[in-house]
Amino acid sequence: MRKAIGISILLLVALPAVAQFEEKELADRRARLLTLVGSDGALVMKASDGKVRSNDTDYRYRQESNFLYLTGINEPGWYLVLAPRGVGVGGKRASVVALGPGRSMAGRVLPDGIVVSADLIDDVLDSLGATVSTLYVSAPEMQFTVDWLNDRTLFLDRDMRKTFEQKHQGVKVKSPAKLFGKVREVKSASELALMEKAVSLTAAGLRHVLRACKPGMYEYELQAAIEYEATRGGADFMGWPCIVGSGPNSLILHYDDNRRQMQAGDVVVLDIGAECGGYTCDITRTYPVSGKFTREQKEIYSAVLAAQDAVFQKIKAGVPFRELEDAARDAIARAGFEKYIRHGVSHNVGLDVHDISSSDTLRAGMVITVEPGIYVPVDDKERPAAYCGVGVRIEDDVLVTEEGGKLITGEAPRGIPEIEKLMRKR
Ligand SMILES: [Mn+2]
Repeated sequence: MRKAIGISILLLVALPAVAQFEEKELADRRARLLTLVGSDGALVMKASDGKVRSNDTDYRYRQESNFLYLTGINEPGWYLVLAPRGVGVGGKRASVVALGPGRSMAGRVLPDGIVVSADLIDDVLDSLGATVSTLYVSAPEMQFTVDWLNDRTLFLDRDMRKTFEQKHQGVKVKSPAKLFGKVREVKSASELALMEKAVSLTAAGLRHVLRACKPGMYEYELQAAIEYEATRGGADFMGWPCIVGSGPNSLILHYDDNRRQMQAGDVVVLDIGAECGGYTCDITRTYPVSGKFTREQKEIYSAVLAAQDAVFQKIKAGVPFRELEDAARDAIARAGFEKYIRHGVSHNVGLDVHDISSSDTLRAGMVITVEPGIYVPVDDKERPAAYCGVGVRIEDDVLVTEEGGKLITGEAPRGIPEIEKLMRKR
């Protein structure tokens, strides 16, 4: 059946505990960035500082994705400098310089560069300011904030950029987002292995939900089942707060309160992804709370499935993302639900659930989502009541190849007969 639509299922086997990326792979990533930065430029990056949750309690630390991608270092206090022509620091000269806090730089070595104290960052920046014409700056806290007391927006990045450019005449400070998009959008075998582990744990959570879900339960009980399987399997985080929306909450795209008591006759939308070694997957399933879809729910669900299949058939290196959007819209329109589309059908996924990309066209090695949805409002005037208040989204992740797409989330059943069969076993 899946063969017929050009998708083969990647057989997933249990993976060993998450391995660190090999130094060679990290060095290769830095080499690719060095090329993109260009010989008269340099890239300087700062690790995430971590985030306060409340008072003196922090969120668990998670490195900024670009920094993690190039260093594999999951701690604050670090800087990374890539300078194709080299930069002098502490009497040495290198193209790749990692600057670390005293407590954790001891014993660290780079195959392609040097490790020095973070205390030297100002010297490095002065030296770069005097020698390069383009400085790419990537810093996680570099956006804007609102000064609500004086009602003005403070653009930190613009301010940082201007100040540095004034101090170092002839230097242009730029964002490296496009450069990172180019390298991060294509996944390596070891990145795919982490994503496949994330898929396995997420699928285990969904199977747990199929066994457990019944009317009268609260949405957060399904959230707990998902997080239980992910955590138990070694996931570091969920890629984002679990979305478990039943009944009217199935219509709220980013609903994550998960407080409602589920009723017979509801559908429940679960949009979830475990995160392993920094990599997440993005899976959505819509289940009938009572174990059986109503006739109207089946009609909506089948239209979403057909749209997904139509998109799967299109996937292949070289195809513009726009064609995937068109294929989904056409399929949903044919079923008479075009009015109820509320979001795009695809995005890249990887270190971030909405992963960075610089292409309008599919490239071999990309992992993309396919996530059509139909959302009939509670008070819709055109449809009989049985259609109203029903949101259905089905989302899978696909590896793009030269020949087509490879479904990597096939472990989580999406067909109506399979779902109802698994729910009957409760
Ligand atoms: Mn998504």
